[in-house]
Amino acid sequence: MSTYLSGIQPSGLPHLGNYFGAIEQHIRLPGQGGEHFYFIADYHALTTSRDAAELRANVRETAVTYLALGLDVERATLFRQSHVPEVCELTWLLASVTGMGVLERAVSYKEKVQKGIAASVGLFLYPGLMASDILAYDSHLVPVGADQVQHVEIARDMASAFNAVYGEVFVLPQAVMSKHTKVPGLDGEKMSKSYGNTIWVFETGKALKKLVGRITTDSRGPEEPKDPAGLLLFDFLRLFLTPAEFEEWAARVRAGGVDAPGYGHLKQRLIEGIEERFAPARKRREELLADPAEVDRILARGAERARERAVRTRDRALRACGLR
Ligand code: AQP
Repeated sequence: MSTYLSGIQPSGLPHLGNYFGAIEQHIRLPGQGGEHFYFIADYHALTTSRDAAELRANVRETAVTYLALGLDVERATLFRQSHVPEVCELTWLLASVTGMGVLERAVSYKEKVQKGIAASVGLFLYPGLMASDILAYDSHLVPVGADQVQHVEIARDMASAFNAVYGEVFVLPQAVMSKHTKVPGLDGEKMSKSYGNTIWVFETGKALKKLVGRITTDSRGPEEPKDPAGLLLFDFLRLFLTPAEFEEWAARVRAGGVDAPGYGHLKQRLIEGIEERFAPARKRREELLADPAEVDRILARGAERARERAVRTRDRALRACGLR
């Protein structure tokens, strides 16, 4: 039986990139069998978050998002990373046998520093903590977006380094990517909480209209024939329309002329698509927010199950390296 594990940072509100790149798989996969662990990476979020109240609110919002979107907590364990402190211990054990070069190659660290995020030790060690999360549950498969694939490879490297010294302690994991590996943001760059180019999954009304209005277009008029493949708006529409409807809009844009839709029309269809897709979950989110005790109960139960596994792995690793 395969074990799946993945996480999401509560460094902001879950966005369409998180949903299509990761959360959608996390919710669908438990229905297909296997063992599943999904966690809210609140330790990781400390590398960028500096506001305790905001972090607390984002943790709740992330938990509620998973539940509102339909995660089956009988088949999948949902928990907070910081409720399993053994992962910090494992990070030290793994870091002690990992060469500096393994982490120095991490692209996401370089990108974040380039974007102005403080180059803290925690940010540098981010993939090391992520490796511990993955290895703590003997995970075989890690469903993530493209940006996290290198981190799963680093987890394999760290596990291999430990196993080479102390014997077969850790299972070597593999990344599983969704078909939407890199959802673009409003500016065409990767949609990312720290880049300010996101659409929150539950955004609606005027705020949604304003955000969609910011999606980069050009000054060409509707009548001018265009290749939809070169239009950012079509990357978004693909996520929400059926293939048949998508092709219909694309054909009209390709043909141009008096019947061709303008960017305004396309944006209006996208707004409708987003609102329709998440309407049932938006309602469920409201109900869950009104019942915080129920959400806490689910997280506490998840932490108990997760911790039991992590303690076993931690003990195995401590024994192997002579600390037990
Ligand atoms: N734009 C994206 N397209 C596809 N997948 C994405 N993911 C994130 N952005 C996209 C996937 O979502 C999961 C959770 O990501 P995360 O929040 O833990 O970290 P991240 O990848 O660093 O996401 P952000 O929004 O860019 O967060 P910040 O700005 O705080 O670092 C992962 O599986 C990720 O691949």
